[in-house]
Amino acid sequence: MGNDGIDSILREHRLFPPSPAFSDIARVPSASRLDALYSHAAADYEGFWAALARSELNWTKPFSKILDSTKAPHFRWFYDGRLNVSYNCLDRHLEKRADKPAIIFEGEKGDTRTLSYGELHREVCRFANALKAQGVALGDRVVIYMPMVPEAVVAMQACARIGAIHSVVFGGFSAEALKDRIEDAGAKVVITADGGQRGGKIIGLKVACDKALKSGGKSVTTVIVLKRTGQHIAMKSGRDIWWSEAVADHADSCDAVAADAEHPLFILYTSGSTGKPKGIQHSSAGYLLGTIVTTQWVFDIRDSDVFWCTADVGWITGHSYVAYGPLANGATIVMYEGAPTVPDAGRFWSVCERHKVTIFYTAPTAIRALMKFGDSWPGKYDLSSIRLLGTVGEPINPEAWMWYHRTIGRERCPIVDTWWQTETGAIMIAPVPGVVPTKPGSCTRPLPGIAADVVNEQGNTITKPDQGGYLVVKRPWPSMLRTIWGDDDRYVETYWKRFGKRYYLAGDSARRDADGYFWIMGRIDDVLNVAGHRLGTMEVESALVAHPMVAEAAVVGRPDDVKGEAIFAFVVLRGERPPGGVDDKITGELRNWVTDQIGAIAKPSDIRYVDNLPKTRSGKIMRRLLRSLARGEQITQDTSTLENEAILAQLQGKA
Ligand code: 7RM
Repeated sequence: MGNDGIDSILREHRLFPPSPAFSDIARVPSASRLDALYSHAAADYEGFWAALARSELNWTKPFSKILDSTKAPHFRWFYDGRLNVSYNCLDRHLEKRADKPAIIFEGEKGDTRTLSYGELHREVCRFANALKAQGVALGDRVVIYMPMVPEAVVAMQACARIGAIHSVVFGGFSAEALKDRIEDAGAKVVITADGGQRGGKIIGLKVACDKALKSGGKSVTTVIVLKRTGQHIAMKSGRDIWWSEAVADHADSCDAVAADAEHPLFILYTSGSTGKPKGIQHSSAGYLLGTIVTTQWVFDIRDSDVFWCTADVGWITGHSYVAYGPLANGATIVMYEGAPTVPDAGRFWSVCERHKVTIFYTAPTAIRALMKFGDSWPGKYDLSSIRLLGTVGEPINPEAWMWYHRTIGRERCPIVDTWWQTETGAIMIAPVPGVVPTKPGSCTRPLPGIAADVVNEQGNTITKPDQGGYLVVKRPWPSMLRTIWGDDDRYVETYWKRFGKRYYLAGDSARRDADGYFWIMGRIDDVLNVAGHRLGTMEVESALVAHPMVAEAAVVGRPDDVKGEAIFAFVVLRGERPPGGVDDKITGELRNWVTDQIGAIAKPSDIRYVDNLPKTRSGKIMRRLLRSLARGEQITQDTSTLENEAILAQLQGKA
């Protein structure tokens, strides 16, 4: 390649080894200890995971079988064992940690609440009893559409306690998106709140829920409503019940139902390359094991830690590193409901100072957004309690990494850049912080027991450094997804077909440098990453064409300083094309429309109106061309195959 020289100038060469002060007391304190884990996994893959499953989980019926690959790519782990996930997160800590804070909560307005393990256990039991009283049983689906309050975790844990399958829907999703998810999951119960608090505004969760259930969601018999904001909402008699009434009169103890290791713990919808989100189905034992060991290896969790993962429970990160992993380890977590900039850009740092956060885990988009406000905000706060920083959701640019390192970590804290997905359940590629030197922008190396690799079109390992290829995982791992809810064919097709059902295809491209460090390059499919949130271009396109004025739409990402990617839509209207391809009124309407259809996160930043979309002779939309156009780049692609070359000027915004 002709631009190799330029490429390597841009490569990142800085290396940040952990300080002895960090390594000395780390869970994995030395290269030899980490190597021992790798060697064990290499020598006896199943034995490695089985030993962890025995030491880290409490089983009601111990397993004797480890991995079943006979129906690959449908794998089963520890499949003759039985356990309860909620027992493993709560009950087993009660003897030693009943009074230890499990959740330190802070609302946007400054209200705080702490729940000890004993209190959390009682709340979960009471709510589990309430769910049973509403007819919820093993295997039933429960949709949780809640703000970031402790009750969201209580609801998830209560489902786990009785073997109900939860499906958390992010509170930022619209009524329409909520309805689709309720219907796909066939949920019996929806748990919501009157509203949530964010950016000084109230998010009308119950209103959205009512709207969703008005037009569909016929499987729902009960809606349980938490009073959070106190604004007036309608309660439909016979269907809606307040949380406080639902739990009244119920005991604060409730048997933890032993379920099969493979019993689905939850479904979580995520975007793919079609218009329809995928219901990623996770298991009980394997999933929990993945979250437990990664919380130990990557976050180096210890009893004295205060762990703050800023992700909403509506995303996988909020499942694995808010609701499950840290609790299963008996750690104290922080939950914050609200925006990072209320009342000012110092809020996150103020929360860290006041609650003495020791491990802080957030997304690059949040780091970039807060970095823009300057160093003075973090400078106002005592951040000396922090000992470890983490990032997730998208590649972090070296500039943001260095700011995080200097300004938040005060050059003292390792940064763990964690690559993983909704589908992988737990962190897959990340530094083990007491051992692995970090490089800004690299998630470093796969964790022990994770057979991640970079391969070429033929599925062969790319050994030459810095050559991009497909990121794959060559062996099943315990916390992997089990299927796509209600669409098993799509599971096989999306993740396994590409390499003959041998390798899991992550959908990311990556390269490995000469030190074996992984660098994630981006998606290979039509999935966008907007502010760390996964969105399919097709989802946004389907939403746009559902509007009566829109004939056709093509959506691409363009780089954005803060959000990583912003959404750029090329739209063909049914009527006349607006002069110059711009119409603020229609654009305003379409942006609101997309917000209604999916949620504000999917709102296009730019809409350009054209007479035709650029298509090849075979009728395929030329997305690569559109991506260049959205970036305002010079067109280097061959446009001679364009059906209508005359529209180039329109696409460029020049006509
Ligand atoms: C945890 C989560 C998954 C996609 C994934 C990547 C991107 C996530 C990183 C990253 C570079 C990272 N789940 N991604 N983490 N890219 N470095 N550390 O985000 O299902 O919502 O998204 O996010 O493209 O495939 S997710």
